Amino acid sequence: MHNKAQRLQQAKSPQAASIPELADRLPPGQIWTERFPILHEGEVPRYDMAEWNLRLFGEIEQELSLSFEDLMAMPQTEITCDIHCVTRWSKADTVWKGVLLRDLFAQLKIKPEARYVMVHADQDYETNVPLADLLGEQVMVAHAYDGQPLSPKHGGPLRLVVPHLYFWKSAKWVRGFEFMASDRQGFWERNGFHNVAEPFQEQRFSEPESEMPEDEWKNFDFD
Ligand SMILES: Nc1nc2c(c(=O)[nH]1)N[C@H]1C(S)=C(S)[C@@H](COP(=O)(O)O)O[C@H]1N2
Ligand SMILES: [Mo]
Repeated sequence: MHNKAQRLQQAKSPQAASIPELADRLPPGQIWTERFPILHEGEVPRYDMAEWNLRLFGEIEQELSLSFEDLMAMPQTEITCDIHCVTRWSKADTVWKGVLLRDLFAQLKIKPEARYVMVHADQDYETNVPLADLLGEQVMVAHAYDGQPLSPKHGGPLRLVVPHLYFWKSAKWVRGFEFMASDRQGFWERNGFHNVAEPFQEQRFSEPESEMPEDEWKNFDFD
């Protein structure tokens, strides 16, 4: 198991912050914070936006490459949601603006065998999510947070927001969606974290008997 996964699993659960009116919105083992922690592997990428694109590929009839302008020309939606990080912080009522994936994917002819999506992001980050989850009513690619353009450290120019799953599924610096017939594990999913990741089910870690090769985490130089 990746040592970050191991440390978290052994960490003592913090006391739930006492915000009684939000109690039923706090998943087990989480604590509310007003802060917005920054967590990622690698450096914050810098882009030439003339070169930047978002690729939609895999099990679809025709691949698509969108510029940032293409995305801004699509129907824009604002959502307010709670976010939950596997490191136990949760943040209530975060406000995001962008394009719902159900609107984005409506432009595609997705093949019937496509049931999973690999989300590709910089820097070499990937995470897998079932297609049905990405069509959820609040799932979007966001370019603005709290009324401001999304800052590079929080994933700007574009990040995925999947509020109903632990936040590692919400890839920052998202660059592609790969439609797949069968599931494949992303970065953290290969490294000891749960494949599904539902906070209210407390799906933090994969089973000890998971098929992850015991040695795999040693290939990665992350803390
Ligand atoms: N590209 C990329 N996206 C990523 C990550 C990453 O390492 N690289 N980390 C994930 C994790 S583990 C978390 S908790 C959130 C953190 O988002 P934040 O820094 O905006 O709080 O980003 C997720 N998206
Ligand atoms: Mo995380």
